[in-house]
Amino acid sequence: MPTSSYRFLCHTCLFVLIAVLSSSCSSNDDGQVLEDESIPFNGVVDFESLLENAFIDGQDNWRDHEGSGQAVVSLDATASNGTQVVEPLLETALNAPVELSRQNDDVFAFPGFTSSDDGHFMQFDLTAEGMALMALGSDADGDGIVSPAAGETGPLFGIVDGNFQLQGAGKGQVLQAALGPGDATADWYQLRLQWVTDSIDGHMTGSVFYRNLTDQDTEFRQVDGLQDVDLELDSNALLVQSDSWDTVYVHLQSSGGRTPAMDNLLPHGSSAE
Ligand SMILES: [Ca+2]
Ligand SMILES: [Ca+2]
Repeated sequence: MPTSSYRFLCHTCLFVLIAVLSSSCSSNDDGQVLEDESIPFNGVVDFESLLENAFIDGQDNWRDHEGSGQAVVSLDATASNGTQVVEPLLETALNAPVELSRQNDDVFAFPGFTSSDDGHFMQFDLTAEGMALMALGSDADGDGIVSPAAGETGPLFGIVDGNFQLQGAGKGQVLQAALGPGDATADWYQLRLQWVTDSIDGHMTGSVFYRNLTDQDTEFRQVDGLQDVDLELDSNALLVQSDSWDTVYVHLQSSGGRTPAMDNLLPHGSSAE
C-alpha cells in the first residue's frame, strides 16, 4: 500500500475519532461540557427480547442476588398486558423473596437523577398480588448488584399485599396506602413515582400516582397518603448519590399463593403527561 494511502487512513481514523467524541458529549458556548446526550430518557425495559419460560438471571444483564429466589420470564395471559413479563417462580419454596439487579449497558441505560429533575419520574407496570417493588441505585461495594440492605438504593416503591408502598432511600421510612375502590389485586397497574422539588427547603420529595390498566384508566390518579413524601436522599444510610444511579433493583415475592408480575420498567422518565 503506498504511503499516501496510510496517510489517508490516518486522517480517516482521526475524523472518525472526532465524530465519536462529538456525539458522546457536547458543549455550550462557554466550552462547558454538558450531560452525555447518548443516554436517553423515557427508555423502557419490556422483556420482549428475552427467552420465554426461562430464568431472567443471565439474560439482558439481569442478575438475581445470591440467596434470593428465582424469577422467570413468562407470557402474561390477560387482555390488559398479554406480553412477556417477569414473575417469581411459582415453585419458589416458602415464598422466598426474589431480588434482581440490572446495571446499565450498551443495550439499555438510564441517567441518574439530579436536583434539577423536578417533575421527572420512575414508573413500572405491576399486578397487586404479593409484593412487587422497584428502586434505582449504584453498586457501592463492587459486588455487581445493588441492594437496600447495603445502602445502595434510593426510594423503593410498589405494591405490597394490596397496598401501595413507598419507602425512603437507604431503607428509610415505610408508608402505605390502600388500593382504591374497585381496584382488584389481579388487575394490572401503572405506578409512577414523580419527583418534586420542595419549594421551601429544596429537598426532593416524591408523589405516587397510578392508573388501573385493567380498568382502562386514561388518567393517572394520585395515591392519597403518598404525596410530597421526603425521599430521604440525604440519609446517612444511603451510600450512593442519585446522580450516580445506573442500576435497576427489583424485589418480587409471592404471598399466600398470590404471585405478582411486573413489566415496562421506566427508570427515568422526563415527559410528564
Ligand atoms: Ca412486556
Ligand atoms: Ca453492591
